[in-house]
Amino acid sequence: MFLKILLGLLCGVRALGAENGTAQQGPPPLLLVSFDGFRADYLRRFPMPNLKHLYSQGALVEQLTNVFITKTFPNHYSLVTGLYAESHGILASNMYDPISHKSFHVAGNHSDPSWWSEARPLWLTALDSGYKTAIAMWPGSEVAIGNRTASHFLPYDSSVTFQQRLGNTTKWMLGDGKEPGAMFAALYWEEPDRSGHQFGPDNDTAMSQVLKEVDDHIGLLISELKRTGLWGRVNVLITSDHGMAQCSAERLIKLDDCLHPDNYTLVDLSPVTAIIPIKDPEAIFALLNNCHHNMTAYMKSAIPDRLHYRNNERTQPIILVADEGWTIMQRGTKLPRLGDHGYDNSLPSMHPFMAAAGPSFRQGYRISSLQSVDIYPLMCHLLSVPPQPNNGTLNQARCLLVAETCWEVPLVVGMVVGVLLVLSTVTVLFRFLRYRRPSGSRPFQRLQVDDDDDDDPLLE
Ligand SMILES: *[C@@H]1O[C@H](CO)[C@@H](O)[C@H](O)[C@H]1NC(C)=O
Ligand SMILES: *[C@@H]1O[C@H](CO)[C@@H](O)[C@H](O)[C@H]1NC(C)=O
Ligand SMILES: *[C@@H]1O[C@H](CO)[C@@H](O)[C@H](O)[C@H]1NC(C)=O
Ligand SMILES: *[C@@H]1O[C@H](CO)[C@@H](O)[C@H](O)[C@H]1NC(C)=O
Ligand SMILES: *[C@@H]1O[C@H](CO)[C@@H](O)[C@H](O)[C@H]1NC(C)=O
Ligand SMILES: *[C@@H]1O[C@H](CO)[C@@H](O)[C@H](O)[C@H]1NC(C)=O
Ligand SMILES: CC(=O)N[C@H]1CO[C@H](CO)[C@@H](O)[C@@H]1O
Ligand SMILES: [Zn+2]
Repeated sequence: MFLKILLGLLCGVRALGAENGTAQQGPPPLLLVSFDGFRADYLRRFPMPNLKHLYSQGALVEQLTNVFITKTFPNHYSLVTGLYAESHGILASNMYDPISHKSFHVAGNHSDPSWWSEARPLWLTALDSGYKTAIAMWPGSEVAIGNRTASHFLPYDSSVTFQQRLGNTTKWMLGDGKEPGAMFAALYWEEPDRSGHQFGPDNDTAMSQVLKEVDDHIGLLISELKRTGLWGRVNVLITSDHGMAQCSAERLIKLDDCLHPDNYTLVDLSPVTAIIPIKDPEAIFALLNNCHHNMTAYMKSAIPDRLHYRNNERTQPIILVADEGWTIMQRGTKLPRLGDHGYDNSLPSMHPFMAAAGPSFRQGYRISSLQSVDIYPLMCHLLSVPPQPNNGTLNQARCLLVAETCWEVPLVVGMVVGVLLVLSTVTVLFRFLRYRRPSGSRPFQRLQVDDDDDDDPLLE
């Protein structure tokens, strides 16, 4: 707590020498790129020279703590809203809304705005600051949230190549002479998620190949930004929504072994199952609660606070959470994939990373972790856009920025300990000398020194 306050205070001191010119010209444009399912440890396991080149000129957050459930849509919406899933309303890949009686499926048509309207993504908020925005296939890009979309967007289409998505994005960022360029742009790419599901994250052969492709895409991004003159003028954030756990056909939890499917409506299946009991929720919960060693059942009201998943109408009466690497199955569902995500967001395997480069970022700077909800206030700060109410904070992310004076925690702790050591040495020496001084010593001197001790706040 003390450290948090100290850090906040130290980080809060803005450097005086902020760059000249930024005030007149406005802040640098911002490009946010997500490579789906990029687990934090891929950075250590595979070479990725282009990505390393990018963050060697900027900053790296080695691990992002993402939001529960660790699925693609909930986490992509958290990145652009700074909200936990319970507060932005995109709670899972498959949802049911008990008020409107509508269903949501990532694999189907998910562009009904009512699902998305509990929050405002940054690409809309930035419009209110007079900026153009551009979104290439980020989840929600084609949805008319509050009857608006970004100034430019590409609706989701998996057949559009990375190069085409990137080409459109840089075109929109440059503007066309009449229209100003987009100040905020976001770009989505499906890998390494797709291969992680198919081959499993532990398959070094398969994963090294796909991560080489991802790194080639990052190389393409850098050279495209250089070609268009945007490199060095825009801030670039490269991040992801979640990691990936290794699964197997041996780690299966068969719901039908515990409860006949006639007893409930299934809304979502694995690794987090959402269930609406037909009747007698307590009896159904009791059966599911004792169903399998590697599955935890929660009545909605008992979902732990730390998951930030309870306070939404779309959270179903019972949820089941599989342990890392386990797959929940129902009769007739396919065999599990070799990799999956969605598990508890405290698991390191579920965590992605963030790399940043551009005029606002310090060079060669690294922090070990950040909350993914903190990226939204960081982006608002970079764009000078007033943030919507959110669950993030700028306190830690501030340290990544060049225009901020920021003291690192170990340094601050070291300094505080050092100062205390010096002061206590001086105090001890002083007492020692005074004790040794023969003249002027009064009776009861020791008692008096003890009194002094109690009054010395430095020694408390
Ligand atoms: C900022 O830069 C411009 C030229 O780019 C210069 O004319 C101006 O005096 C500078 N202002 C300050 C406060 O340094
Ligand atoms: C998807 O749903 C939206 C809103 O419900 C609708 O406007 C749109 O036409 C639908 N698209 C397709 C391809 O069905
Ligand atoms: C949404 O915008 C369209 C035109 O952009 C307008 O015709 C329509 O009335 C708006 N709907 C609402 C609910 O504001
Ligand atoms: C933009 O994307 C479309 C596909 O949606 C593609 O046909 C076009 O070539 C892309 N434009 C650029 C400049 O890459
Ligand atoms: C790993 O993936 C490769 C394809 O890249 C596949 O041929 C191989 O069988 C996989 N290995 C394992 C242990 O699954
Ligand atoms: C997250 O932010 C929203 C919007 O400010 C707020 O309603 C909600 O209570 C916050 N959640 C937590 C856990 O603080
Ligand atoms: C606990 C419970 O309600 N079990 C029921 C589940 O469904 C089967 C088949 O419809 C019933 O026989 C059970 O009583
Ligand atoms: Zn996935």
